[in-house]
Order: sequence, then C-alpha cells, then structure tokens
Amino acid sequence: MKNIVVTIFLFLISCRSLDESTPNIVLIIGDDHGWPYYGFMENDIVETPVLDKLANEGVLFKNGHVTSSVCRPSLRTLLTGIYPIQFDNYLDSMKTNFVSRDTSKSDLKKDLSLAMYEHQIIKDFFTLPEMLRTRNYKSFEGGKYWEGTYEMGGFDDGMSDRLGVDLLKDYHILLAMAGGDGLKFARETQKPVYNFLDKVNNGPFFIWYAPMLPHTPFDPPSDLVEIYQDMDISESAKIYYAMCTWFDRSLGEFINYLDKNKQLENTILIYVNDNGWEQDPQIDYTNSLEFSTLGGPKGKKSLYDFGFKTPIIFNYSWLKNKGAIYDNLVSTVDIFTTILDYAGVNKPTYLQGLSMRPLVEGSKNISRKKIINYVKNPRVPGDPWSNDSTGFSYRSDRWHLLWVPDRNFVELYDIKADPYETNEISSSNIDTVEVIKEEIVFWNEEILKRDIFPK
Ligand SMILES: [Ca+2]
Repeated sequence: MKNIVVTIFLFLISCRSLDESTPNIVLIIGDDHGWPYYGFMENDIVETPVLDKLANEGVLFKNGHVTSSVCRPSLRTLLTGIYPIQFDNYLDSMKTNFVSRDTSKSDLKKDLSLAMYEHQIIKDFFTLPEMLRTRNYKSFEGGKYWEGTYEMGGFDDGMSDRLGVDLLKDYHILLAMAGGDGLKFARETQKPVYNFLDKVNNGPFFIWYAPMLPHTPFDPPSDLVEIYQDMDISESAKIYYAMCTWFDRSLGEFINYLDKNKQLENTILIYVNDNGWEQDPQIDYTNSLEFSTLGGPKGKKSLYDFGFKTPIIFNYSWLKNKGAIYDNLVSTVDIFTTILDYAGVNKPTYLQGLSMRPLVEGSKNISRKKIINYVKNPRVPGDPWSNDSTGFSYRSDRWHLLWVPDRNFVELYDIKADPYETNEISSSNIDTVEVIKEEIVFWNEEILKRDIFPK
C-alpha cells in the first residue's frame, strides 16, 4: 500500500495536467538548414524522419521567411520580436557612443571591448523569456545564442553561462560570441536540458532549442556519414546531408525524453531554421572557401530565397488541424507573436508580428502580401563579404526583388514560375522594379520611426 501511495505521489509531482492556457513551449531552431533538405519538403535524399513526423502530424508552413539570411540578426528577431533593421539602428547608435568613450589602448582591445559591449545590448530589450516569465514560465537556453550569458537575455537557466576572456581561453572568438559552451548542445550533450526538464514539473516552461546543426564544422557521427556514403552525389552534399540528419536525430532524442517525462503531451513544439543554405546534390563545394562556409552562391548571407526561406512547423497533442499545409507567406516576426498568443501574454503594441495561431488552428486564413528584409553586408555574386553595404529583399507571392544600392545590384525573379531563381528578369520588367524599390524605400523610412521598446 505504501508503495502505491508513493508511486501515485511521484506521478502527481512528475507531470502537470494539460493546461492549454499556459502550454510548455519549445522553440526548435535549426542552424543553416536550407529549405529543400528535409524529407517533408519532398526531398528524396536527405533523411529527416523526426522532423517529417512533426510536420506530417502537425501544421506545416512551407513558405516561412526569416528576417535575415545570417544567424545573429535572425535569432535576435526570435528573441525580441523586432526586425534586424530596427535592432541594428539602435545598436549602431549605442556603439557609436560607446566607441567615443572607450579608452582601450590597442585596436585589439578596442575590438574586444566593443564585442563585449554589443553582448550587453540585449539587456535593453524585453525578451521572449522575460515576457513569458509574466505568466510564470521558466526558461532554458541551449545552443546558438549570441547575446552573452543566458541570464543577460532573460533566461532562467541555460548552457551559455560564461562571458569574456574566460571564454576566449577555450574558443575561437566567433564561437565564444555565438554561444561558447552552449555550442556543445546536442553536438556533445543534451544533459543540461534534461536536467532542466527534471526540475520544472509544476510550472510551464520555454526552451530555446538551438543546436549548432547542420552548421559547420561538418563532423557528423560515422553511422550518419554511412547513410550517404555510396550515393551518387557530391562529397560536400554527402557530409552536409549527414549534418542535417544529425540535427534530426538529436531532436528525436530530446522529444523521447520529453515523452518519457510525461511532458510532451502538454508541450507546443515549434520548428524553424535561422537562415538558409544551398547544397545541390550534384555540385561539390569542398574546395571553395566561400561555398563551404556559406553554402552555394544563393545560400547563407545572400538575398536569394535559399538564404531566407524556411519551413515552419507547429505540433502539439491537442492540435485539431493536424496535417494542414500552408503556402501563405509568413515571417519569423510572426513566430514571436504567436508564442505570446499561446502563452496568454498580451502583445505589446510596438511589435509588428501577426499571430499565426488562427492559421495553425485552421480557424482563419491570414497571409502577408509581402515581406521586406534587410541584410547588412549581404553576399552578392563575386563579392561574398561586400562590406559597408546594405541589401534588401522584397518578396511577394509572385515577385522577389534583390537590391543592393551600394553595389548597383538588382535582380528580379518571378518566383511562381521560377522557384529556384534561375531566370533573372529585371531588365524586361523595369516598371515593376521601380515600383518595388519605392516600396522598399518607404518601408525603410517608416520602420525606423517605430518604437522598439514598450512604453
Ligand atoms: Ca545560422
């Protein structure tokens, strides 16, 4: 009898009953996973069984777009709900002030102190975990995360717990800045998030699940390399696709843990990727510095769809609209707002994102007519780094305009007829190009007048 009582007691403390007003939320963020390289996106080479199941038994948005084709600004949107152009505008003005005050002696010290200063900026913003805390959420950060320690971004727990020279002893400066110890997440261990799950039985939780996968370094486990080894595809495709499968397998292990802990049934899983990548199965990029670090010419840091487009998945046990697939244009600013909606947090008025919840639930059809994004120093053909330039991407259901005024670079694609952007038609559509450019200029002026903090 005593054992039965103890068992019932342990059961009661080990699982929270289903509470749809404050569901647990896991934001699963891929790193450099190009949109075509998933089974559920009809790719018949790349194996992603776990994500396929999430998509098939959830709701899939095939036409999601990140707000930047590189990690840091794109992830900042997921953390703050604002566009990179708004964040950068504030950051640049603060950095200018900081540099004028900085008394560091050498250039190296100046660069380091500026990098440290940039980490602090996140403290000025009202972040997603902080907003969720108002509804008693406990939060955990794991993986790619550029904003200093987890505490600086408003998380309660996490893996990125060191900052500064302490980290530089162990990591290259870029890795130190991109998450430090957090970058071991899933690549080496998922124990810290399991420990967190074991501790949060009685309240809702939010998890930033962002393993640096399939991102470089390309060092997947040997059994995953074997899947692609004998295929008639390029060497860089084999290793990159194995990295994609590595992300998928790690996610599967995490979901199994949630399930075993009886926490899955009460949890909304949301999948999105931070920026794109291009890896055609037949083209080899192994010996190109540009293409092996950024993906093919239309991949990461570019203004093409390969840089921005991402599938977005919502999956939870009480979802009634399972199996729905949408082609509607949606942006990652909408993910932030959707999470607030599910958690019962009122959307602050300065946020421009729409809630995707009516679409996820199948109750109302909403779609953006256009998505405009900006990228600082975008990659253009022949100039992968293009320093001191600003690029814009305008995307509607039909058109995609890529524009870098400082480089005199303009390309236009009819995305409906030409989804892989192989037929550039700006010179035969001059009027369309001019109208879209005017829209971009107007958007740029308007967005910089908007608030970026709560009043
Ligand atoms: Ca990335």
